[in-house]
Amino acid sequence: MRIHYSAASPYVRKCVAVALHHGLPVERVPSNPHLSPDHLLADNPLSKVPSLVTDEGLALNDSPIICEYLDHIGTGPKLFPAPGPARWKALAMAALADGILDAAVGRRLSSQFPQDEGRQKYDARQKAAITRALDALEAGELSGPLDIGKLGVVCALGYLDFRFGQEDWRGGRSKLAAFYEAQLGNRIFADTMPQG
Ligand SMILES: N[C@@H](CCC(=O)N[C@@H](CS)C(=O)NCC(=O)O)C(=O)O
Repeated sequence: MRIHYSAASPYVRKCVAVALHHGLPVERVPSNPHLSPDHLLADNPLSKVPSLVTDEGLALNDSPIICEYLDHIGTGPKLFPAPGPARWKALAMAALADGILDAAVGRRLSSQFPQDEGRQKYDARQKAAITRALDALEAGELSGPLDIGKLGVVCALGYLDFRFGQEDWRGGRSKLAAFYEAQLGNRIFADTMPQG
């Protein structure tokens, strides 16, 4: 099994964290999606990372699917609860975390474009979405065992620290900040801190 990998990608980080959680061996293939290398395009025509190629040769693209696949074949405690209220809660939190990532990664990419009024409006809209999502997490339930929702939140907060460290997401969100600090003791997060 191999994964197209970037140490800076929070989407890749989610998948690697799930693999580490289950002790699954996954070969990391360095792939810069912005350069669209042939070896990535062969597995993902969208030129995005992560892309996971299973031992059977099936290419899985999009981190939610990859995480669910890895959790399915893994033998550790399940991160995706069985169908029922716990599952929908975990998936809802995972989607909120992915939404933070989509907005933050979009802001990061657009910062390389000319700083015209259109870009500034785009940036303000994405920043506001992130703020609301963080407030919703602060107001929500963060206790209980690690699941795919909480794992996604840790990766999203780690990405905010990594790329937007000058913007204080912890201010006024002591519950979320305490949750994050506690999770950093878990080696699946400590060993996958973003780099690049
Ligand atoms: N929805 C995708 C998003 C993946 C994604 O956008 N990855 C970024 C790297 S952080 C990428 O490959 N960007 C290249 C591009 O958009 O062209 C997922 O969850 O895996």
